[in-house]
Amino acid sequence: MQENTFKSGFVTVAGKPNVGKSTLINALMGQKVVIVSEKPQTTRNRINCILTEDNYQIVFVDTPGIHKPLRKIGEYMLNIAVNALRGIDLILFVVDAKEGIRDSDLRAAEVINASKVPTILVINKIDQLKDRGKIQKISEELRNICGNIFESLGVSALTGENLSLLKQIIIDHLPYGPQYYPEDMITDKPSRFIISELIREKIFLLTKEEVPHSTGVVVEELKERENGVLYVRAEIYVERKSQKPIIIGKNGAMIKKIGELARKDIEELFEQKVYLDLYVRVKEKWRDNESILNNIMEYKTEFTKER
Ligand SMILES: Nc1nc2c(ncn2[C@@H]2O[C@H](COP(=O)(O)OP(=O)(O)O)[C@@H](O)[C@H]2O)c(=O)[nH]1
Ligand SMILES: [Mg+2]
Repeated sequence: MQENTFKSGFVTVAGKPNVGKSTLINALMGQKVVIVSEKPQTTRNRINCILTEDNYQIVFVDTPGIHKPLRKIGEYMLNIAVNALRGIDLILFVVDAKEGIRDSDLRAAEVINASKVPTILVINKIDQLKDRGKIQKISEELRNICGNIFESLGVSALTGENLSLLKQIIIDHLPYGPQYYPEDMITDKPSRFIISELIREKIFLLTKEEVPHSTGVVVEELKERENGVLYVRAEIYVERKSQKPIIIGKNGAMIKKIGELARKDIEELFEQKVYLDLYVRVKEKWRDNESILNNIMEYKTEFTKER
């Protein structure tokens, strides 16, 4: 590594829920690292995703959306989102091109403006736009509120349109600096966190309304067996007794489906055969319970940039 030509930095991806922040990170990373769903508030933690090339290292910081909190878990998530705007090098402010600007985007804009961090406005989902003139309008309106936006562009995290341009703009604006993480590291979270997220993603995919949001997943056991199979035992928390049969499904069909889909993703990520054992447990009001929240949400970030 040559110190004088190597660029590095922390790039927080911010915006309201469901605009495509996690999808964008996976697309820029070139692989699936963080989970995605069509439902808002899927991402609950700060997750650093690390992209290392010969002459740069970008640490993308995925965050929960900036939103109005209704519960303790919501406050927790908002805190994470707002704190992730500190001590970083760049912000990608993501908005949804099709939806246009809503009040919730304006709230996000205020928080981002207050951070004073140089910001690139990323107008996502342009694959859904009929009138591309809308990109310019969104850009002008948000630049009026957010003085720290120095660049804006329309992209599609889904089709990949304009993503190499976005990556180039990011690299151009990164400072020269050290390689913060080893080059083979793609996230700062432990394996059991990533596994619990992949399980949670399937619950978001397969269940509806309050059920996915009421669910928490904890990996209780993770070990490699002698035959090379990775054994995973995980507990799925639900808030109400009535939610347990929904997760289990008729004759266990739902939990089987969750397990099958999650196992495939885990096997792909770890390049290893996986045996996944899932249990469902009722933990009343866990989303308002501070000690459970601390347990389930606190996967400590190992590295932060010191300032
Ligand atoms: N059409 C379209 N959909 C997208 C795009 N990016 C993300 N999505 C979808 O938007 C939804 C929310 O994505 P997600 O990444 O979880 O949003 P987040 O809450 O901001 O992290 C998912 O259904 C994605 O498939 C895009 O560029 N185009
Ligand atoms: Mg997300």
